[in-house]
Amino acid sequence: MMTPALLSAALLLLLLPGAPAQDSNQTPISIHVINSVTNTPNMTYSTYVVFRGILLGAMRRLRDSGPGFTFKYIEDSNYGPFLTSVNGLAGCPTMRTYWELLVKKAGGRVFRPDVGIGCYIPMADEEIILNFNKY
Ligand code: B12
Ligand SMILES: *[C@@H]1O[C@H](CO)[C@@H](O)[C@H](O)[C@H]1NC(C)=O
Repeated sequence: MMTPALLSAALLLLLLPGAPAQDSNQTPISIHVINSVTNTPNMTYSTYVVFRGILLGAMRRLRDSGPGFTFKYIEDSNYGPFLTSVNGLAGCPTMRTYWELLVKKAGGRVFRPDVGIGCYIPMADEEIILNFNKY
């Protein structure tokens, strides 16, 4: 025979998968700002995306949560948001500099996504690297 406490615990377990669990909807990621052109200190920030949320959403959340991370982007008519500036430093076509998007997987492998900040969907524990670079 189940006690009322056990019974309600069992009921809760049954209900959990459908319940809107706040924590399971948050995928933690970190955002690293690095500079391959000039000697500038690396910056690291922690934030999260919601389930299947885009990187741009996490960047907005990080900006609005106040650790000093800022960015700007322009809307490209074909490909969507193009990241133009991070923490006050802007890419410059005449100097051939831009903000490159790199991702380091939990295993350590670094890759260069074939989409921008408006399309990339980060996975749990990925390191997003915004790398000021030359082309
Ligand atoms: C040259 C180029 C660049 C140059 C553009 C600057 C320059 N002045 O040359 C640089 C090196 C900056 C660049 C960067 C990136 N690029 Co690029 N790029 C190209 C390329 C080879 C040619 C674009 C071009 O000149 N078109 C001709 C001109 C006349 O047309 P346009 O509309 O004016 O072109 C502009 C846009 O294409 C824009 N642009 C270029 N890349 C990207 C990427 C994104 C996400 C956006 C929104 C806009 C954009 O810059 C061009 C010049 O102003 C295309 C592939 C191709 N063959 O089309 C990829 C391409 C557009 N890039 C791509 C990607 C993924 C990126 C990056 C996200 C790569 C990364 N991981 O860092 C970054 C952008 C990061 C950011 N800051 O937001 C993808 C976009 C696919 C998608 N659906 O998102 C493409 C299609 C290549 C691919 N992998 O398949 N890119
Ligand atoms: C900054 O990050 C890059 C890439 O992750 C790394 O190679 C470099 O050693 C870092 N620099 C410092 C000062 O930590």
